[in-house]
Amino acid sequence: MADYTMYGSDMSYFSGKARAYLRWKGIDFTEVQPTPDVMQNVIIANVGWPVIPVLKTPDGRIVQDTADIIAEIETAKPSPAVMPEGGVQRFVSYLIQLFADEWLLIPSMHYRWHYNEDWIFGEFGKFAAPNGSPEEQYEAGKTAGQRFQAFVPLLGVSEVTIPGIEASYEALLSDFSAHLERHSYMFGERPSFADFAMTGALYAHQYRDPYTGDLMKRIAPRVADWVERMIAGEPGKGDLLGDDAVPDSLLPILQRQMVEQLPVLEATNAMLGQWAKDAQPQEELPRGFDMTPFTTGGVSGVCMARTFSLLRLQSALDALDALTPEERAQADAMLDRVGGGALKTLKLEARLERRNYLLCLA
Ligand SMILES: N[C@@H](CCC(=O)N[C@@H](CS)C(=O)NCC(=O)O)C(=O)O
Repeated sequence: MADYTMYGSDMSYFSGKARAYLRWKGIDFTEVQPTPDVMQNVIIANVGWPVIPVLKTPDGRIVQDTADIIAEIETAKPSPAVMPEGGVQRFVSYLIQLFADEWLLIPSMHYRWHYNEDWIFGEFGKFAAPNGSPEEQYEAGKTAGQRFQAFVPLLGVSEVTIPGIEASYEALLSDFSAHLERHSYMFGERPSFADFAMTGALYAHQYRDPYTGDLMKRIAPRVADWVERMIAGEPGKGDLLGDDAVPDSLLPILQRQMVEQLPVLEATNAMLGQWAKDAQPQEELPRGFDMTPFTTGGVSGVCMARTFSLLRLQSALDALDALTPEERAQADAMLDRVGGGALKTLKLEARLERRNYLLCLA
């Protein structure tokens, strides 16, 4: 029997992130699909709400959230370390996680539900009605999938914003392709933390869903090749860049993050401040506050101010605060170059933590 069990699915964004990481790390694990029985008796029974991926450790503990899964494994098996040693590379790794986990959900959910709807209902059906006929699977899959489809408008996807979402995603593919011309992975010649986060954003929806996968292979074959290497768990052929260097070719990606995601994070943080005034100590946060304006690919709309993004932002700000003065000067200069100067002084209105698999005030 394998040491670890990962409850996850090939069509799930965050399962792609965890799976690629576990393979790269050389972890002995089996992946168990979230059938209704598993969902009820393992996931909801332990975590309290329906979510994947979930990791069961050899001593029977249940870990949810990809960042916690990675931290758990890094403690159990420190080598090879997923996180770069250099402080600035670490900070950028957390920024990329914030972007990949929280912002690139927008194009992923748009493409899945706009171009791959029938196919994905069929995929949901394979878990919802494993023994059903194709028609029964489709119907069961539709019921299961509609829960996720309901998130699409909350992410700001609308007829008005779709051209901007697609323009922004295609520009990201182009920027990432240009980076991959020079480096095999985000920070050099082997995968690290940021690559795994980006795998979540670029595998299940954008590579594996048929329409979107064809698009990636056509306009960004180098990115498709990187996805294939990541999901295979390839160790890489060398090391990370020395001198804590952040490749210039990553800067356009960070620049897009600062233009598009940072204003939403600032607005969400302001809403946290208001909400926290009346909250009880350690209270659980709502999943979202109000709808808030956002711009992507030059087009504006409104999206929900999602609270989980602030936890990922907190990790990045903690990494920034932990830098030595020399590293900090390097990080500040980089933030100025990418239009992220506001991050230098940004403080979260309240400290957050996950308790009992829920996002709470610390
Ligand atoms: N932040 C979590 C997100 C996990 C997540 O959102 N998983 C999706 C599938 S890819 C899910 O099950 N969502 C259900 C929900 O959000 O209600 C992580 O990094 O693990």
